[in-house]
Amino acid sequence: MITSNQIKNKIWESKQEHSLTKESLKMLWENRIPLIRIRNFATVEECDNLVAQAQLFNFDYYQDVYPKIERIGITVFEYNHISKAAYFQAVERTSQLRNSIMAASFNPLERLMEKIRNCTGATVRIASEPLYGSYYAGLIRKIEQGTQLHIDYAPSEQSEWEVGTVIYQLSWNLYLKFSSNNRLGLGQSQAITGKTRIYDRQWEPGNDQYKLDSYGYSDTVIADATDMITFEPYVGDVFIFNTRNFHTVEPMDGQRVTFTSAIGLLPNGEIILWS
Ligand SMILES: O=C(O)CCC(=O)C(=O)O
Ligand SMILES: [Fe+2]
Repeated sequence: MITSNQIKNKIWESKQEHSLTKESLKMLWENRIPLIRIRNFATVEECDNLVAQAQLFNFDYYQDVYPKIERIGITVFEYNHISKAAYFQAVERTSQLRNSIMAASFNPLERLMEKIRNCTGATVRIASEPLYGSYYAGLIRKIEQGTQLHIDYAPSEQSEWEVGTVIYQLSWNLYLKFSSNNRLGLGQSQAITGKTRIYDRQWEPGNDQYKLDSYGYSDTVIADATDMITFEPYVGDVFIFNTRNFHTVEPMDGQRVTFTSAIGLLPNGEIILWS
């Protein structure tokens, strides 16, 4: 059997940083590189403004997710167990909230879509469900207590939704705030990190036997991972990675706020975004 590591031109291991180009995006879809970084996607001032606007509203917690993750916006992940109709009922009012926050600061969603359009020439749009309409895209999210080991892959999680027809799935995160509380007495070596770690090990059917709860997986599933990469968020930069790969966020003592959505490639070459 040919493993993904034996695929020609796989350069995951080189740990080299890749900028966003048509070629790097293709390699990321195919899991031949671990990460794309768009430096200076936004200014620190833009990021601060967006967080300030978001903080005028209430962040909700993800349902059934431990450790707690706060966010503004809705996810197919949570509505999976409720109903498709309820998700689409919530799209309009949630989009209005997101739009009002972006209107008073800036619009990272449109900026990202335009960058992908420019480099690929592909149709880049918000995902859309027959009979229901547009998905929601663009969470403002606080992951400060870390995550469990997990994947985000609609073909396995949302098989009954249009996003479940993507052939590859990525996530992009714009780091809006990343700051340690710097408590007195906490030496640098003890500082908690908030780093993101991605394993070169993709979800396969059958892996769900290692599932611990609504989304977390046991470390057993990555025992055969051939490689991993860990990156530290940087305010104003966007990091894009393949979320079919098992990944985890380390906890930190401080603030860690992102603007994020999923990105998928449809069999017809269109690129769709959703949350
Ligand atoms: O916040 C991060 O660095 C990554 C969060 C995550 O799990 C994702 O974007 O899929
Ligand atoms: Fe994730």
